[in-house]
Amino acid sequence: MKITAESLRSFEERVADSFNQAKIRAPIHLHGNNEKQLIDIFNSIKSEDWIFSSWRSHYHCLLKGVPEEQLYNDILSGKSINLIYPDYKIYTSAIVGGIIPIALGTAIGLKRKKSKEMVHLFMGDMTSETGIAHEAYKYSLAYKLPIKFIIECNNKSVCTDTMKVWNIKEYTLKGMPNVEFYDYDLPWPHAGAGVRVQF
Ligand SMILES: Cc1ncc(C[n+]2csc(CCOP(=O)(O)OP(=O)(O)O)c2C)c(N)n1
Ligand SMILES: [Mg+2]
Repeated sequence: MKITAESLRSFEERVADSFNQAKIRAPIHLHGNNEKQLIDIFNSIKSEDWIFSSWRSHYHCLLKGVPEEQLYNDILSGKSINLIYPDYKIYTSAIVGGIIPIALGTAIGLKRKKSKEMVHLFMGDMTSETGIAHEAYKYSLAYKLPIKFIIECNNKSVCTDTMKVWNIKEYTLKGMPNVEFYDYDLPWPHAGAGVRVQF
């Protein structure tokens, strides 16, 4: 089935409703207002490519081909923050920066095998300013690894202004080779869906 901005949005709304009705007994992190950007990005990602992402990955999973009901049931069972689908080559971690060395290692392996496959590594703005992101980026350029860094910028780390934390006027990796950067205005809270749910 073709994925559209509307189908992505209605998936997140369904998850949000389930969370607010206390049907999901674990954290969720929703995406929104970035549907068009992600659909464009995934248009140039091949099914044999590898995706690495974070706690906020429902859209990435859908766009990489994970069936909607399978994803929804996994979220319902509490796996929203660490969704892993080897069959669809998408791996995520809820640890800030945790997935980066795994993505980098995969890119090293692909290069050694002379594979045509690519790694697409998604991260938030704060994650992109961490030391591990910068080391991995430096290494990937120096060794010409098949990895692209995609920075999804909502200008926030939980409730904190990322630029203010680092006292910077521009994001460090923005505009650099092998980096795709997009801004979006997250319409949801950092986590959850707006209702305080008591498990
Ligand atoms: C090592 C570690 N430290 C702290 C946290 C708590 N934490 C979860 S998401 C997050 C903010 C990350 O911000 P950003 O990379 O911009 O991603 P966003 O949530 O905005 O998409 C933090 C601090 C964590 N998950 N892992
Ligand atoms: Mg952010």
